[in-house]
Amino acid sequence: MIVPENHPSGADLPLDLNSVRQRLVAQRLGSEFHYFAEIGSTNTYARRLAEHGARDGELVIADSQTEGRGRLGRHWVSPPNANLYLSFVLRPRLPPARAPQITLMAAVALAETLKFFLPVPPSIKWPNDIIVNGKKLAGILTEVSCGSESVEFVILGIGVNVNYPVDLMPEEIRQRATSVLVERQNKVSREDLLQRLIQDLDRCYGEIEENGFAPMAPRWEAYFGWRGQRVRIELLNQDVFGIAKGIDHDGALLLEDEHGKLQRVIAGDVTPVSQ
Ligand code: BTX
Repeated sequence: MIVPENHPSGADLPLDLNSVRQRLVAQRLGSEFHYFAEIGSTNTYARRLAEHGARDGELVIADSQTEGRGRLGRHWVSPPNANLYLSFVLRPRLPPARAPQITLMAAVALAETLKFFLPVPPSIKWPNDIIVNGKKLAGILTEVSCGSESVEFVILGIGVNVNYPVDLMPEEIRQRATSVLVERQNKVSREDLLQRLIQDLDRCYGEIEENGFAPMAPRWEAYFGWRGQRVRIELLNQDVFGIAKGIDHDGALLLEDEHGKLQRVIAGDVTPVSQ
């Protein structure tokens, strides 16, 4: 596919979703597209759709977000026409305890997609970031609504920096963020990346529903950048240190503390620290 030349603002043209729809080969994801040139947050909109009965696999996608969200109320920088901002409504047949596996599955699918477009393989930063050369290229925001026995719906939100040059990144992320463009020194078609991402997610989603996360865990581990490294976990009111050992079957991070005991960490921000 020919990538359009920059238009005068320096940004790409809006997404051509017809070309994605025509080529898409997926069982469930992307059954319906809800496209916006600009939106507050695709996750917020997808949640509203889910509350009004949207089906498994419906996709909200935007060319820019004014209130893109990360975890813990953090902001996701979402400029127009350069990147991908998307949220799926999922209705997985999973018990609530297995809902965190959706984030892990999405990280595997995203890493597998990005590997195809990047000169170096990406790594997964537990639980929800894709890192390349030490910088954040993509993030996942999963929001779950549960009944007592089952998952009612999951909103799986993904932001990927695609054709995003460093000089257009705001100061707050410039040192810590990267994009496919930055890593490979040329543009890629956002449509090609999107099509592949939906297909990889569709395949991985089917796999965990069918077989659980265990068969996928080695693929997650292969992308996990910090196995064996000393890391710091920022919890809400304290920092915890230890050696990252991998993940548990339910997605918890396994951390070996200074007494050699394995601790399970369910949520938090991880950063490597020097030994
Ligand atoms: P997070 O909380 O792990 O990461 C947020 C942090 O990442 C910010 O505090 C900032 O330091 C940094 N950051 C912000 N914007 C970018 C960016 N464009 N590139 C790299 N680093 C950045 C990660 O949360 C999950 C983000 C999910 C975003 C998607 S976009 C589609 C969907 N809709 C929505 O509102 N959120 C999700």
